[in-house]
Amino acid sequence: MNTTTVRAACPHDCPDTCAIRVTVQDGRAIKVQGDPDHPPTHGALCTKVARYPERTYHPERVLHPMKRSGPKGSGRFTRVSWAEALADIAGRLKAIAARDPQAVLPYSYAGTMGLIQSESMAARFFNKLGASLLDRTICSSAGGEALAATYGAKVGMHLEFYAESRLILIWGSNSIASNLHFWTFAQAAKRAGAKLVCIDPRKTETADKCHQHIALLPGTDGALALGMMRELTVNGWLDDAYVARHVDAAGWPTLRERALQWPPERVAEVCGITADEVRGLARDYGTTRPAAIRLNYGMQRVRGGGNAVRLIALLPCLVGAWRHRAGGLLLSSSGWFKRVRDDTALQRPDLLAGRRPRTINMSTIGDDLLRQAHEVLPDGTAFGPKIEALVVYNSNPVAVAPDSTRVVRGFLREDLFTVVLEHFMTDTADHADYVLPATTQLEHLDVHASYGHTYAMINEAAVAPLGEAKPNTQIFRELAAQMGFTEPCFADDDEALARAAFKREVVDFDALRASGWVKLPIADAPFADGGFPTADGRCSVDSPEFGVPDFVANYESAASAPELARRYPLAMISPPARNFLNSSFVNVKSLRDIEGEPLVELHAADARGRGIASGQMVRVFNDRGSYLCRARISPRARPGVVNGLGVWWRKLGAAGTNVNELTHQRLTDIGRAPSFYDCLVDVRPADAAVS
Ligand SMILES: Nc1nc2c(c(=O)[nH]1)N[C@H]1C(S)=C(S)[C@@H](COP(=O)(O)OP(=O)(O)OC[C@H]3O[C@@H](n4cnc5c(=O)[nH]c(N)nc54)[C@H](O)[C@@H]3O)O[C@H]1N2
Ligand SMILES: Nc1nc2c(c(=O)[nH]1)N[C@H]1C(S)=C(S)[C@@H](COP(=O)(O)OP(=O)(O)OC[C@H]3O[C@@H](n4cnc5c(=O)[nH]c(N)nc54)[C@H](O)[C@@H]3O)O[C@H]1N2
Ligand code: SF4
Ligand SMILES: [Mo]
Repeated sequence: MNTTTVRAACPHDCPDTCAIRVTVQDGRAIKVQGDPDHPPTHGALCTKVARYPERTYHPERVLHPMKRSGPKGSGRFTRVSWAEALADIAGRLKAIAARDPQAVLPYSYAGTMGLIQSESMAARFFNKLGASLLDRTICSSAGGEALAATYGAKVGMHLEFYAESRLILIWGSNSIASNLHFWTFAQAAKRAGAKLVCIDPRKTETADKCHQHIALLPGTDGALALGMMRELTVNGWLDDAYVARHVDAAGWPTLRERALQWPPERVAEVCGITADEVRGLARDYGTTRPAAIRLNYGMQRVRGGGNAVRLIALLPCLVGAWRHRAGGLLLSSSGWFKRVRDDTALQRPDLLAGRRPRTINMSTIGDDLLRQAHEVLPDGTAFGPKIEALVVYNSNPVAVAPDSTRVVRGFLREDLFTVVLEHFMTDTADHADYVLPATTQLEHLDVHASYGHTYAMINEAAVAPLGEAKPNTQIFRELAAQMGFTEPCFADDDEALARAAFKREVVDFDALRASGWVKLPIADAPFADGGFPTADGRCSVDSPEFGVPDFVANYESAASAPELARRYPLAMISPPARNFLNSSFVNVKSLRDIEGEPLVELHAADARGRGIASGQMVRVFNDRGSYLCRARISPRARPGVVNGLGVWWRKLGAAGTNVNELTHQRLTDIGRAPSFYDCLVDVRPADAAVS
């Protein structure tokens, strides 16, 4: 028996980017374990990824190219050879591109976060073709652009130093479920006497373990931050010296005046909490050192998500929290990597050869697939050519994109040519003309950045590709050859790509290979003396693009849309289920068994008035659609807010629906992102008629 251990990295869209050791026995991966030597991972993987071999060797893996043999969306396919599939796909793409290459749209997100298997060869391919560009907004662009508008880049604290904080605000994050390795450091701080406060409409498993839980209404975080600023100001808790030296001197006075309009009673009214909660939170934050905030993307999926992130991101500057390495804020660390990544080398924008293709926002794919050529858009511009071909990889838009009734209608178009690179027959793959089998993380080489820590990582291929699966890179390489693309860059192999991914002076590939990871050189307390990566080194308040931040109410709330709220009085958020990762793992039975079935959590008071008993099937509905699931009357739901845990595969849910049946395509204030958690609904027993 031949047993080896291979160094890998978790590919998933998770801030933790764990280092993994894969045990391989006679060519088969039999076990994955967290690497005990990698500081953020320290030996532990989450429940989901501990099942990675089960997912990889799943009997339903797509292992051969498949061609549609039934009506669109029927999920009926027959096996074809790679040669036939690639020749036919290239022929179709060539014919469309000959009319206008912008009619071809790549659609991809973070099924793998690997720099090589996401946007390297694929980006080269679509750049050379001149296809439409994709605005990748579905997750984090509201908060990400807001953070960059404040600090100049997506930068923040080191994960490890949360262990030394005395106060941690866990804001819009269910860390135990979605950022487990941060939670380990937060627990260390708690054991050393730190206070932990969770700010989240849902009483999550993380809220259960914090000292305090502030259950505000969805989309009201900006008001809470303004209220905190007001208390910090009137009580003399500002670090005046830090503010004077490191905060935008023109913008702050305007914002201070604005904050003074937010006394605790007004904040309490808007946020649906008590004035004492506002006062207490501000006092803790203004008087405890070092104080740290772990902000996560859960709170920016609403209309005002960008403004809210800007307001919260200013708080550590106002109290000088950055002076200490255990103080400050982390939303994303990806900006630290931006300086060392060489995306130009990987993606080769020069292949566009001066063309400037139009950009399609991935969050409005539902509307955009249904648009006619040159249709006039709401902003007065013209749409350009109709989308005639869609190439999907690393994403499952039919399940995860908002307003899925329209997304499905678009994918069902008979005149749309759809190719999906996948591991499984997802809801999206069901709607393809061709499904091409892709390798998993155990079967290909990759390198990784992280958005939750500051280590560059390697993922070695542990086993040979299963069946006829190929890495995304190889599929695009072969497609490029079929298309007649002759540039030498289409011959680069994965190792050549991996060697080019990072700037050699900072992250040397051979060093990465030898040790598994390389920590980026970043000071322990990077902004102790200011020096933010903005033009003038100061934290920005009055941004040239977005002005001075303010509270922006939800599209859909009792205050902002009273007529709508009379018909649909409950706010629905749809945060991730702990044992799934977005829609990944829903088909892994051992994990689906833990989650049970699609459910909506309601507060007892909201259930009572509607005649809903716990465990009963209910319809959650609004004008956009109706979602059938099981009701759970639960203290995890606050009055007026229901929690529809995501993101189930539609076909594995009840009646072929999931939560995105209810969400809409309106975009956030900053970052052009979806507002998934800005959504009014009502709930009824499933058998009752809906009036
Ligand atoms: N297990 C698991 N882990 C994951 C994921 C997953 O699907 N499952 N998803 C991954 C992805 S894609 C991402 S982007 C990251 C980060 O992913 P996030 O989506 O940030 O994940 P959560 O930590 O669950 O944060 C959502 C939390 O925000 C809360 N929330 C909702 N609306 C509001 C609001 O208006 N205000 C406030 N304060 N809170 C609100 C929700 O109740 C929930 O507890 O996590 C990743 N990790
Ligand atoms: N209602 C609601 N909707 C949401 C969210 C929510 O909180 N509520 N969260 C949103 C967020 S934060 C995000 S990030 C998006 C996530 O949306 P997606 O990025 O689409 O994430 P997944 O649903 O995990 O789908 C990823 C797919 O990529 C495939 N894949 C993985 N690795 C590879 C590979 O190497 N090659 C190929 N070809 N395929 C691969 C997987 O099998 C999987 O089917 O969903 C969003 N949708
Ligand atoms: S999903 Fe997150 S916590 Fe789980 S193994 Fe991957 S990086 Fe680690
Ligand atoms: Mo995400």
